[in-house]
Amino acid sequence: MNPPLVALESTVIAHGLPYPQNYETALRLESIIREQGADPRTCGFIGGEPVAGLSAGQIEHFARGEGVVKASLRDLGIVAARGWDAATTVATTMWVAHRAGIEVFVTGGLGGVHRGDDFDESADLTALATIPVLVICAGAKAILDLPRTRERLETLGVPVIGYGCDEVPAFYTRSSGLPVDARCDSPAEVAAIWQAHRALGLRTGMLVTVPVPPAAELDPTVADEAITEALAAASAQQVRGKTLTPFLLDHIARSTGAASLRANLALLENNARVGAQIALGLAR
Ligand code: PSU
Ligand code: MN
Repeated sequence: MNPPLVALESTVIAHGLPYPQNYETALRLESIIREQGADPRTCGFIGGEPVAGLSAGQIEHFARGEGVVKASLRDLGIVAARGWDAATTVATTMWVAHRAGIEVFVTGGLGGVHRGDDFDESADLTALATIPVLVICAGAKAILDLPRTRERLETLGVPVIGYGCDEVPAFYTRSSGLPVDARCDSPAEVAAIWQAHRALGLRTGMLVTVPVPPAAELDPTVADEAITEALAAASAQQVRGKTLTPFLLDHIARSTGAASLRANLALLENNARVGAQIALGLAR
């Protein structure tokens, strides 16, 4: 039997983490997935072509970030026609993965409804509503409006599973006060729900949310302050649109220093391990 495939995104590499930690992390996530017995495929666009399985050299090019755009769903035709290199978000990694026949995708944080601007809603939600891929993440970051994001997922028909938790995790911190739809404590339980979801003919994706490991969790007060400052800076500098998420992430990384980076890396590694185990559970 071939090892089951696990997709990884590239926007977190190109626009979500600093160099060189982004490059080292991307390779480490791939090796964690291999150690579990699955086969990692980091996704992106090279010269306008979708690629499920970037080489180490291509990953390094994305990590350096020069000449690499961020592509969400609306950008794909433009990227293809113009022959660009593009990093894929959660939305477009789901698209590339599904096209390549990959069912399981591991990432860090999900996009959603931005705070203070109900019209800025990530296409990650659109993708979850229309592409049947299982997405393993640490929740949506508290830079977003978490209650609204949670409601949108419900409206769009996207099941939210808590992996070893009863509340949706909030990325840097382990809980948000918002309930999950079902708690699972093993890969087999997740696999059973996903297989039932698909057998019923449902075309939506599914979220498996995994809390950041306790030792790496950010102090909730520190996280809150950093988020408030980042949002104020974005508003003062009138940052909007596709640069907003990278701006906020960068601002938080600077203001909390090593702590948020440590949490980010720890949750990515943990998600890679859990995602690989779920892919193996599905293959059984
Ligand atoms: N959350 C993170 N790190 C990231 C992202 C989200 O903690 O790098 C990236 C993901 O690729 C996600 C994208 O799909 O940001 C959402 O961007 P937007 O809000 O512009 O849709
Ligand atoms: Mn947006």
